[in-house]
Amino acid sequence: DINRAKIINNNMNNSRLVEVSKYLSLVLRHQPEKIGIKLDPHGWVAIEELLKAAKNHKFPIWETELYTVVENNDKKRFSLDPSGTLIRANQGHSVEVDLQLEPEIPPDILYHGTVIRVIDSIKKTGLQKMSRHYVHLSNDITTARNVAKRRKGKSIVLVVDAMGMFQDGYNFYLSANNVWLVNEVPHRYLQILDT
Ligand code: HQG
Repeated sequence: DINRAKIINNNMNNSRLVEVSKYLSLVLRHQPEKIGIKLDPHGWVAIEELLKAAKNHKFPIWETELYTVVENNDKKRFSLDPSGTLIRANQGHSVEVDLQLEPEIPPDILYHGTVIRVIDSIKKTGLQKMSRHYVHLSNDITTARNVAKRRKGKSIVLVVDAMGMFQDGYNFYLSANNVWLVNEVPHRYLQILDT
């Protein structure tokens, strides 16, 4: 089916891809109850159930469109289970899920893109996970800049002393789509990137 998705991909334009991806993010990360589906404890839902529910709630998605989004979504936001019958979001949930990620050794340095107006608050409390389950960190500056651009205001990139944190006992997790996750980043591990 993934192969079929690759073929049909030519027929799915980018705006439709984004639209379906946003819809899947909403129901697989934040509001499954909105369309009456239930995620299992690890965040999975049967594709068949999801497509039926979406259709019943006036957002029909072709099965091939779903495979195309899983394959081609810019950030690989979704995964299928090995059987290919279940789907889940790789990260970014606000609903309670256990993604069963194992702690991993982080690179020396990670990055976090944000906006200048929240810097005073970050100085006081460090980086907090806010409405997500973790603070999200990037491997590279470009990704951090793009994350920052989603928000209103002047962007700023913070450099995180990930290895220092790791050595001090903080757990780091790596999502299936290469986002580094951590519970918090105290201010002492942060520096503003010189640009
Ligand atoms: C900020 C997207 C004040 C933090 C992206 C961020 C990413 C504080 C915002 C992923 C704070 C939370 C995550 C503090 C943190 N005081 N503000 N103490 N601590 N903040 O969206 O990292 O498209 O929850 O800097 O690409 O921006 O969803 O986190 O600006 O990978 O797949 O609070 O979301 O991916 O915002 O983005 P978010 P984020 P998806």
